[in-house]
Amino acid sequence: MSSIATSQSDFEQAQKLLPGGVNSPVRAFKSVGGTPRFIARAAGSRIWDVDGNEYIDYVGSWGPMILGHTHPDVVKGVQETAALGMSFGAPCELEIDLARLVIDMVPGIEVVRFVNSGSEATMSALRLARGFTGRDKIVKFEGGYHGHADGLLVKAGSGAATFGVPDSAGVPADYAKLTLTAPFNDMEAVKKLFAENRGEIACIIVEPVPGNTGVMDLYSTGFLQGLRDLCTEDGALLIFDEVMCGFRVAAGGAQQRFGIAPDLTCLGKIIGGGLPVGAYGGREEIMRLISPDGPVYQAGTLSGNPLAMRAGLETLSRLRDPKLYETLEAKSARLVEGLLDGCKKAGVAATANRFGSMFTVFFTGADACNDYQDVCNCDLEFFGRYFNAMLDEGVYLAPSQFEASFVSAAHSDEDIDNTIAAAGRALAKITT
Ligand code: KE4
Repeated sequence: MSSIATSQSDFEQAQKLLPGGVNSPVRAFKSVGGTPRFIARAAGSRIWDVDGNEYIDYVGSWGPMILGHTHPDVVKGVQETAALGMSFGAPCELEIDLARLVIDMVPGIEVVRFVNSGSEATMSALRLARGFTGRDKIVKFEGGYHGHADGLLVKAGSGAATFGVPDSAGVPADYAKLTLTAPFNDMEAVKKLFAENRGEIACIIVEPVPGNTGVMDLYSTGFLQGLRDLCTEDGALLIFDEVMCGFRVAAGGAQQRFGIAPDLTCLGKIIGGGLPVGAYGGREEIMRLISPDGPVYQAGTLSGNPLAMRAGLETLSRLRDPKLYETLEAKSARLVEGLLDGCKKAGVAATANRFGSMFTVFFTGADACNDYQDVCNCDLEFFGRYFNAMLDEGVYLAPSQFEASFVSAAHSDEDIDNTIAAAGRALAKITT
């Protein structure tokens, strides 16, 4: 194994200064063990750590880097814009340009508001849903992750309790009670929640292609359409959290791929091309309630700043080419097939879920993983060993069985071949 001495000393330093040595928990490798790599630079499909080790990168900053790292047009656009000013705290034309592009690309968005992260987008969309419906309760799904707003760090109450309980210290129990939860793909459980809380539910928030339980399929099961019908009938709003799958599974996101229109959409990651941008948008009659048009308050110092807007524009405008998604589909399908084939050859029980260029390989004897509990039953210890063995082979996957990995437009056929070969070596190492 090549040296990671500098990452190790960096991590020691960082832990003295930052909680867990990181600015976002999953980066600390807690669920897979080992030392997080401190990254020095990236280009295309590659990242290099501070010890000079090179990796084929399938995290891509957790989704944003769909074009690959340091795309020349994105870098040039950011450099040009930075020279004219990073942020004005006043309107700029780039906000109009990106808003027009997002509205044009995402079927369910007629009016949009930019914020600075996915968490800000979902937090704001929930407040808007409550303001629009006059109702307080919300429904989310076990394992669904929508950022760290208080009302979303909630898990199912125990036993018969239908109300939620905090899933993090610091979340008030009384606030968590307003969040109801159900398992993915369990329409009866959702209908029961609506029957028991008739007229009190403001919205359902769901990742139309979940990526935070590993990738899940809610479409072919009819579950997504079921949620749409239930919300329409009850008067609750359907919020698609497309922070991860937006612009990823299709140029217009899951709602375009599946032809199911939410009332509100949350966006992040790809929309900023690697810079901090989130957004929420939807039907005009709902969005007009947002301040200063209406009574639902939401604000942000750096929202719509020119630098982030330009990075988003240079990224999204390159996603208008249908060939890009065809190529991503072909490469991603070949990769996942090759990884599963390697598991079979090594006698390792595995299955996978994939939509476009987001995928998860699950180490389980089950035929499929359809909800959060299925993933909890996977061999999480084996996943940790596989992750670290792949790292030693120069392949950087998402450091958790409960995450998605991503293929970018910069991943070459050779990268795919090399990754499949690396997985064969990694499995040989950890199964003998
Ligand atoms: P941010 O606040 O991290 O920009 O977005 C929160 C969020 C909202 N909705 C969905 C569907 C998301 O996947 C996310 C963030 N995703 C995680 C990856 N599971 C980001 C990685 C991290 O937390 O460091």
